[in-house]
Amino acid sequence: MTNSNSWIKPYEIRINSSLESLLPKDKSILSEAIRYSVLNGGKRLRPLLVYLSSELGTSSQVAQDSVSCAVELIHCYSLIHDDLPSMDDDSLRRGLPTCHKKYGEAVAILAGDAIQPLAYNSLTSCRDIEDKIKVKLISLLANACGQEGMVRGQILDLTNENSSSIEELDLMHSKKTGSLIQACLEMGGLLSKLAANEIDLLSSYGKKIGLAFQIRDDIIDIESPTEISGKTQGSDLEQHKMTYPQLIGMENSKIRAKELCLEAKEIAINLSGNTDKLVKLSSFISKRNY
Ligand code: GRG
Repeated sequence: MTNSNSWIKPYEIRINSSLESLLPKDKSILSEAIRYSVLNGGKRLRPLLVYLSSELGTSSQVAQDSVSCAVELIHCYSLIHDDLPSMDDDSLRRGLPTCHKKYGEAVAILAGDAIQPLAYNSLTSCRDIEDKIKVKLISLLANACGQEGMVRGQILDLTNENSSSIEELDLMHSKKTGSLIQACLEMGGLLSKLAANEIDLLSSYGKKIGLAFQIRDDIIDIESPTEISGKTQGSDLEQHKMTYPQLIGMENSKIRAKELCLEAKEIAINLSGNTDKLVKLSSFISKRNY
């Protein structure tokens, strides 16, 4: 599933070619599985957030590409593991068989395990980022995906603990989906040396769109046919997952996603520099159906 928005396309081309240059090219099954899982489409939302936030300040394109690759690689790794039989047990991802369906479970686990260090290498090996900034970027990324970030959200999701109220569902998704999205915006701001208050605003923008993105994800699971979403339609329901439409109803879910995106737009307007694309992105998220 790729983007149809024309202004996003150049960023998509840029991230895809940067990712390609980082991936192993040998013919082993592991390398094949890594390439399959990273280069199989995807909206590339997280790198886009790095590009848009870093463009508000000053940094080289090479540095922006390195940070963008790092966040997308972590995301791809999380998707492989999320789809495993011991987790969500999904058979379709980005319109194609999931990594474990194509290569078997052991190879899929190892492909994920190998993609994570590639993400950190993308940061450490970049000569265009000062060491001091690199350490902060690594720390932000590690915190976003560790036991207080994505992994925490995943365990809450798997055990279905604490998600019978809207606050609890919000907490789970703010960790599972939101923490990486927020980190992308903060990392872009940090890379381009934005002032602390600007990075805080980016982070708040990220919190809003992260939650809206997830609410739309729950809506998509119900309303979007597999050919459009690239994922098995109705899989949340099948897995008895608590979702926003289930908790607050479909119409209220749509309204909430829209409201969150409007709030994000207001935040973007208050940032310095040209924030037109961050504004456009919030409106894309409020309506997305893939
Ligand atoms: C690997 C750090 C790490 C943690 C392991 C598996 C796991 C713990 C966490 C799962 C995190 C996860 C899969 C969150 C789902 C977030 C989400 C809405 C994914 C779909 O994102 P899209 O729609 O996907 O941006 P594309 O395919 O477009 O990239």
